[in-house]
Amino acid sequence: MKKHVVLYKKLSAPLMARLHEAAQVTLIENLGPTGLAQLRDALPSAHGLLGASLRLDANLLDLAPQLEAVASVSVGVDNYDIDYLTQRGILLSNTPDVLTETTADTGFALILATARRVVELANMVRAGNWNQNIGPLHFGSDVHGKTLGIIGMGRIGEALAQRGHFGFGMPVIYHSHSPKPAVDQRFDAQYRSLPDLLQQADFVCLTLPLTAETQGLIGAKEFALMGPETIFINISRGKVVDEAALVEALQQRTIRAAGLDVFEREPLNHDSPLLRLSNVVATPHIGSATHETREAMAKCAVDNLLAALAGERPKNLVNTSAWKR
Ligand code: 8YV
Repeated sequence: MKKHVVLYKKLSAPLMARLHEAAQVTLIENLGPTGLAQLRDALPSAHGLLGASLRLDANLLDLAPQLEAVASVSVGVDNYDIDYLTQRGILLSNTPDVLTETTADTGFALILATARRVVELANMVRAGNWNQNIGPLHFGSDVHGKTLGIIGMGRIGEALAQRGHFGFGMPVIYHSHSPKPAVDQRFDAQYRSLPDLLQQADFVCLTLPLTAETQGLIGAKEFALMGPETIFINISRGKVVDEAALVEALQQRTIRAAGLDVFEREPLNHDSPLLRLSNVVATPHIGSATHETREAMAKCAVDNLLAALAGERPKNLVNTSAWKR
């Protein structure tokens, strides 16, 4: 008897074919009211779930008494109640590694676009307002040689450090749970306390996961430690930042500018004050969003899910204490 897999994210034809061969598959086409009702209807018979960008809490998963595994098409796992999953023995997997380089590319795209005002000035050209040689009013800030400050030195933080050190000759400073000698050696990097990093970095980049510890980590006090030339980059999670404090810091020019790929609420409200600020580059959570990487992530998630349903330990098991064999 094939096990029942419920997908709440569309997959490519090859991956769908692979899943149909191995399991009974229900695809939830969207996560609107209709899709969520379909998901609730499918959960009682579900053995496996695969998708992303949906909060899977106890209220929802109590509807799935036969659930054995959840495969997230993401590296971030803040959408999951990990203690609940572990307590029920449900294996949660994610997709690290395959998205590291692409997400770091996004981080550097925001560093360059924000520092050099690419979006603002490209829109000026598009609007037909390039009528004379540009001058100081249009100048941006240099990136090469400036100090790159990374908060959260995991896979993506290291990939960002690699780009800054080897690509742009940037001194790298970082803050994480503890110093990382291998990082220091590889990138000639230096560990800093959070306050010291905020005061010393020209670019402050968030690359850490959203947890109870990191939620609201960057607020008014932290922005006040940065300088009027500091550029703030967030490719982690919006809720790591007090967004109202960020708006105030940008409006008051406490910091120079911000490049943001994530927000407290996504999609970002159309009336968000962030969208009225010329010193903000806002992108719609495109961190890992390339054809190649999203297909690699989906394949990784399918591998993880089918392994778990076959009684094998998934390669990217998040809640390792849930593994009983
Ligand atoms: C996307 C991400 O949100 O991997 C993550 O944690 O934030 C991004 O890659 C995710 O991949 C949605 O599919």
